[in-house]
Amino acid sequence: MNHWTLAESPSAEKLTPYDLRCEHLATPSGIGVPVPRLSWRLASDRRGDAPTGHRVKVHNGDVLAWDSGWIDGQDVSVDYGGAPLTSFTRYTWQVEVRDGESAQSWFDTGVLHPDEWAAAWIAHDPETEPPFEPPKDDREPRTIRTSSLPAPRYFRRIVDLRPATAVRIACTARGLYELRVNGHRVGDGELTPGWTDYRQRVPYQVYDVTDLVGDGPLCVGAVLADGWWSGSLGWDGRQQAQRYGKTPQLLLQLVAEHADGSRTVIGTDGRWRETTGPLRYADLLMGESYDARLEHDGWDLPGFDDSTWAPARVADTDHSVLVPSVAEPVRVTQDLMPVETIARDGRTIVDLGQNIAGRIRLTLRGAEPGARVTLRHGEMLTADGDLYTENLRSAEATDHYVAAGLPEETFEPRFTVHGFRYVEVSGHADFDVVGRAMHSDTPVAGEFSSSDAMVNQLMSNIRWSQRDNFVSVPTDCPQRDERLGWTADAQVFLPTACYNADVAAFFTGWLADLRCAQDAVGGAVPDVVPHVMTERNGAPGWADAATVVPWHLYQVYGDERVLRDSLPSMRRWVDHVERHNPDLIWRNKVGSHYGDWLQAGVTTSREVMATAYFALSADLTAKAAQVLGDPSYERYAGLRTRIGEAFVREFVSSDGRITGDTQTAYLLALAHGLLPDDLVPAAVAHLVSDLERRGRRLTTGFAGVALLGPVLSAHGHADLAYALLHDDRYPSWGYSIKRGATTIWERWDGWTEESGFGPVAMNSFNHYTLGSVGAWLYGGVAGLGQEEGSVGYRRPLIRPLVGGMLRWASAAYETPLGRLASRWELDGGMLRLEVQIPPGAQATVHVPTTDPASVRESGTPVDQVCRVGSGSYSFTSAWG
Ligand code: RAM
Repeated sequence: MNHWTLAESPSAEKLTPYDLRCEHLATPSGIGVPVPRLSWRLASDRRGDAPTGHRVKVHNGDVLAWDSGWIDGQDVSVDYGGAPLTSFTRYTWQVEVRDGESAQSWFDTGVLHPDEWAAAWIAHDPETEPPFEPPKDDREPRTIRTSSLPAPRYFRRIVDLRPATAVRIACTARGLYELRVNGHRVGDGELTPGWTDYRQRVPYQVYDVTDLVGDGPLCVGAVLADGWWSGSLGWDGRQQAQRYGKTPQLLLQLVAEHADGSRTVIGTDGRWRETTGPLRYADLLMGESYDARLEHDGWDLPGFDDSTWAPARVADTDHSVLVPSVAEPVRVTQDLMPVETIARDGRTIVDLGQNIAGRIRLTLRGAEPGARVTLRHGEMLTADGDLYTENLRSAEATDHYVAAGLPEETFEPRFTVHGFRYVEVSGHADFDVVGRAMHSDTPVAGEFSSSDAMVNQLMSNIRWSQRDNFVSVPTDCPQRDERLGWTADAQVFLPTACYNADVAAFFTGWLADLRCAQDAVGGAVPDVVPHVMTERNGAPGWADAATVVPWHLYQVYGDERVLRDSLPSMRRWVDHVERHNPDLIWRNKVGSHYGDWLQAGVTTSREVMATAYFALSADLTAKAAQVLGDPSYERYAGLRTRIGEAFVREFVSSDGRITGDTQTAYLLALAHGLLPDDLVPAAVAHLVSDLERRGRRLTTGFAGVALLGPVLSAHGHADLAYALLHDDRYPSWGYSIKRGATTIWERWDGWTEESGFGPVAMNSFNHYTLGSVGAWLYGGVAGLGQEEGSVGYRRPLIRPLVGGMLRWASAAYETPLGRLASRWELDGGMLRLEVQIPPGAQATVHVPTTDPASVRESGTPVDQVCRVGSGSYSFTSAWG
């Protein structure tokens, strides 16, 4: 099973809508906004096809809720404009394209009016058990007493329902929940409800359970675990436990619709009963422990006797924090079979061949009752072939299973996630394992491949690190006791992420948390979102995610609402930096200033980096204000100009040298237009000579790495960019690949020939930030971009970079309009370039050639730079 691949481009004789979305989500349940945005993509094989109008109809059953009438224009989205939506209702919708086809989809509403909540937060009553005390001293990570972790709770209630035509359940937890109805698991989401800033926003999910409801009484059950709410969190592991609350809580509301149109509403309350069960503990970092001998057979079915269970305690009835879930849930998206099994002193180490975030499904045969099986997870093997776990720090990443003693039994943890390629199984020898990769199920949007195996492995590593780290929030790493939403990592990687997957909904949710966490008075933005390390905020390049993320999402998806929602936050952030740095050199209020984090062997001036980011944030804020017609545009545009002047005055000498003279310093200044035109060539020359002097080796860290490809190629040095891409000496991407990496390493020196493993204090083998080169593979090498000023790919720019050791490169990408693709191939002295432009787009194609007069499209001479409408085109040109 692997559903994380790009779907075939639909082929269509006339304009055909596909990929229908509501609020950027495919068939969402729980839409909570009164005016959802409906959108679609278009396909057509006819050249020059462009939509001229569309009509959307929305139905509630047979009742027409909205008919937009024919709307002229090329839009591929519309905001719902019909009768007010009703909560807990299925709306089907249809879009019809003028002179084209139509397509259908649906969305379900959640709770549209806060006063419709009729459920209480319920929890285990601590009176029935001694309170859980987290261990006080965690300085010695291996001494964590997982045995003292609290047991997850099982909740249930029997409901007598009148016959219903539809039954839905809105469910959430402070903690993690798994919902069960009449013996069945409900939904395919994992780690629900996901992680948000729980103090202000707890997302809920809505499920249609009509098919699970029979005639008799109904059993609704839920298992609750600590998760991010009350489990280990961040690098203090258990110290950070109970960050949000002491014990998990459940909130659930069932709404049944009857044939006469009436509704029955049942919410969690003190009538629910709860107890512990086979799940002895479950913790995101530590792992899970399950004793199958303690199974409550049939506990989620109506006939079960729960008289020994305790009544649940009503914790509170605060509905103000409840928000609809706005992003795709975490799901298991791929199963991986072992590629190798290594026996070691009674233990077995299984290699999945791929570093993933997820868990193992273990099937045991012939285990004795009470047999204890242990699963330990690691990303690497030691030199002598044992499991390497030092880099996990205090994250135990260990699951325990106590067998029931059945001929065959299966265990799969539910409330934990590990970052691993290897799993060590001990305690029973006759077993099978399957690796189950899980992550936020953002739809695949792009793919890239080339003639070079190492470059392809690099893209595979980038994609896997994205998958493994987009687990409800964009995290830095999936394995050690950290897994936090570091803001720089997210903003630096965002352009790459957008090519790989449709992350519009995913980042919309994260940005909401970023805004929640921003200092309401001062405007400082935290270094991690959700904001769990409250002492850390305002770091240059980290906190600037507040401007970079909304602006980039707007560029890619063309949805202005992200700017509308974010402009006040962008402004407050820039104002904060300016207030503390009136001379416009960002020296003060730099928080934990990480600089060009994990740079290789050099130190980029922190003030240079910070001030470049200050200029960028002011610039993006000005641009956002301009798009929205906000009068603050003038102020931020002026500020940006003045910061640029201050930058040059302070850091740039008359020969174009920038303080510190590092690659990242030049890259930042060139990428963000901080140099006067006459100094650009000199600055480029300094950058190039630094690279050449080092034998064409990079020194960049998090802040500079993404800029290497774009800046070098924009200034006529694609050869150098390619040299770095193909390099496999230290430090380079290829160095890790040569060592067998299947994900992007956190640091260039994660492992080196000289020293072996890098510093155990911080050495993840699955960190996407240095993989931010991915955007250049799509946008540079394959040439899929858009013109300056174009948003949502209305004006694509196809400008491939033929070079390096590549014979061909190919990329496809689902823009908001439809499929954009390019494939180039060298064939003797010829270059062939195939491109595909979505309907409604006006593209500019730069055909690479060494002889502009040789360029042909389907045999007809054309300009080397030509404008084309939608459709497929086949260019040839002379090369070499
Ligand atoms: C590390 C994180 C992250 C980085 C911060 C500064 O702990 O892994 O990648 O942004 O430090």
